[in-house]
Amino acid sequence: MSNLLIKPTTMNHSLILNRVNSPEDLRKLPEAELPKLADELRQEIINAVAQTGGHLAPSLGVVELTLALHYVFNTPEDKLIWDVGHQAYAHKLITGRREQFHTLRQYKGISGFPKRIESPYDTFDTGHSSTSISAGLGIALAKHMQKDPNRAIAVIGDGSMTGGMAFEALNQAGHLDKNLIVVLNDNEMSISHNVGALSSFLSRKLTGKTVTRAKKEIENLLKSFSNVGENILQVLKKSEDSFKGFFFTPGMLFEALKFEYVGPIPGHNLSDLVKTLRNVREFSEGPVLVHVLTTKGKGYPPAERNPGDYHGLGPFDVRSGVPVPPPPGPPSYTSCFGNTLIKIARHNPKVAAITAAMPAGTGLSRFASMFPDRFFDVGIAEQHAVTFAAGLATEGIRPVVAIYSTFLQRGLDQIIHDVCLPNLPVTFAIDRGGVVGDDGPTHHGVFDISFLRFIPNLVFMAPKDEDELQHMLHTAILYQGPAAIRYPRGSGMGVELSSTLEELEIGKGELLKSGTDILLLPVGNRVYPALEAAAGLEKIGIDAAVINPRFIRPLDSELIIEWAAKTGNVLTIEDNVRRGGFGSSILELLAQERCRAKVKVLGYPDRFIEHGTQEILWKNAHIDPPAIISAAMELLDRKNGEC
Ligand SMILES: Cc1ncc(C[n+]2csc(CCOP(=O)(O)OP(=O)(O)O)c2C)c(N)n1
Repeated sequence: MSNLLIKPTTMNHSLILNRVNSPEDLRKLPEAELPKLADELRQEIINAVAQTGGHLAPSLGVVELTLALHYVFNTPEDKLIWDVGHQAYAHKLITGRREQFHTLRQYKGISGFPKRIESPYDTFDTGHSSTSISAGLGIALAKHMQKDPNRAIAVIGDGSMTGGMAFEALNQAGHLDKNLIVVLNDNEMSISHNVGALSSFLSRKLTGKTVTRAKKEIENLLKSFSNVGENILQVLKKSEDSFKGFFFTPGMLFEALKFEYVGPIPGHNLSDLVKTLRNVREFSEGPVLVHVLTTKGKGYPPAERNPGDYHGLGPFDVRSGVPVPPPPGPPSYTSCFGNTLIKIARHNPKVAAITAAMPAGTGLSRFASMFPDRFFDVGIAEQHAVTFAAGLATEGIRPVVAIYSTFLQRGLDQIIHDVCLPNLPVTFAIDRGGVVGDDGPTHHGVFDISFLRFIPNLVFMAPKDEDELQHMLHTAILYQGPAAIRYPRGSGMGVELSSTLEELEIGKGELLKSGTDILLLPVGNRVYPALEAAAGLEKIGIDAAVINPRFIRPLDSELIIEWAAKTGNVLTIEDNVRRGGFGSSILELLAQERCRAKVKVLGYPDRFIEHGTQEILWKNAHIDPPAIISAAMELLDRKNGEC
């Protein structure tokens, strides 16, 4: 266990938080104590995340909102659904997980996201965005069908509201007209600044002073139109709602979808929040949207100043806010991808880059500032990103869609139907292929080999190191059809980057080491561990051949069959699930070619993989060098130490 798991022992007995072990305790507090409790929660979150790393700014932004929701609603009977769930730290702290909070995102510790198995207050498992309204509507309908009067409340950020699913759900909710509360947590930020027409629409806010000023101006204007104006004014004055409706307000959008719109409400004012939510709880019927304005990173100056950088971060120094420098290491695959794309785009004006709300995470920030006309942040809209790229490709543009493996799951049909079926030259840069570490099962990219390798027309590559990534990107962009490259989270191998980009022959692997006893067939980031294992095996008298397949599809069948036949034993290794993965494709190939080699497939088993560092998870899955050695010995029926 890491020493991060050692819990701080000093307890301040004057803390209100010490008296709040559940929302029930919270509801016993006088309302006047809530602001102090909010301060204490902020401190607790900052101190813990400084040790563990995590989603700091989103969680700091919703401390008051979290308290108000649990204070007003009867959780867990009333169901609270957090979109993405990265903002739920205050929720975790007041729902009985304060004792474990220091284990946040640590191996065997509590998850960074809501989890039904962790707490009855975690109504719905989340991690991917824009699901909360759909889930909330399902819950609301189930309650309606079973005559349960309790409420469903979905809390969704303005960034997550850019996801198509959110609108699909709003559309159905408006039509069904059943009780559902949607709280829009509007901080004008996604991870980076929020983008799109919705975002600018939402920021036309008629808050406090603006409303009053606008009201005065309109009153004066209408008064100048004698009787007619006076009459209109009387009608408008009858209700604040109609007055606001007279303007162009964010509410119009939701009202058009048949939601009652309440807001905008200042999201750090507990008495406003409590009052409004109480009214909503008591008087609203049908779908209602409560628009709450918050500040991302609220209460921690470094995070407020720079909410993008403090969205999610590793450990940091609380006083200065400065992140603890990561151990020195080679540049990441992500940055190599970003730099190479810039290199290519300089010479090829047709190249465009697309991200779904992750410009920094996918390494595209510099590209965005260098080529603003060829960079598109589509919002959290992976499906749209893929088909948008397909459209660009039909007109001769060479789009490169950079999406994390886990989020590309959203775009599978679009890849099949809109890109691969018409054989369009779209490149997919699939970052975070393999386990990602602390974010856990919602974010591990361990399925992409399985869900992409069967798609006709798709060329699918995985580099062994960052230099090969460069050549693969170059190859993909030159290729006259769809191509995908999956690469892992984290540092490259520290190899030298060749200055010229090489076009690789499609479907050609490379023999890295010849050998007579066994063929090691690792894919992507498992190539170097396999080479290390081969060196270890050599020490105990086992002569292993190693092939870097480079292409998951099409496979270099000839090379693989040749060495499988020569050695008679094949060990495949992948940072992906075993089912339907790279090893499966080798089994299919060997069966098809009637090659009688003995085969063992290493990769993740048929279950979801927990959170923990990549190293721990690789070790657990037996895909690190010592485990590869053991597996090879087992395949060859050699016992440990036996030559
Ligand atoms: C489908 C999907 N794509 C991308 C992400 C990565 N992601 C996590 S949070 C986030 C921004 C969410 O913005 P918002 O909902 O406004 O919440 P905030 O962080 O601003 O509080 C993104 C893009 C994700 N979780 N799910």
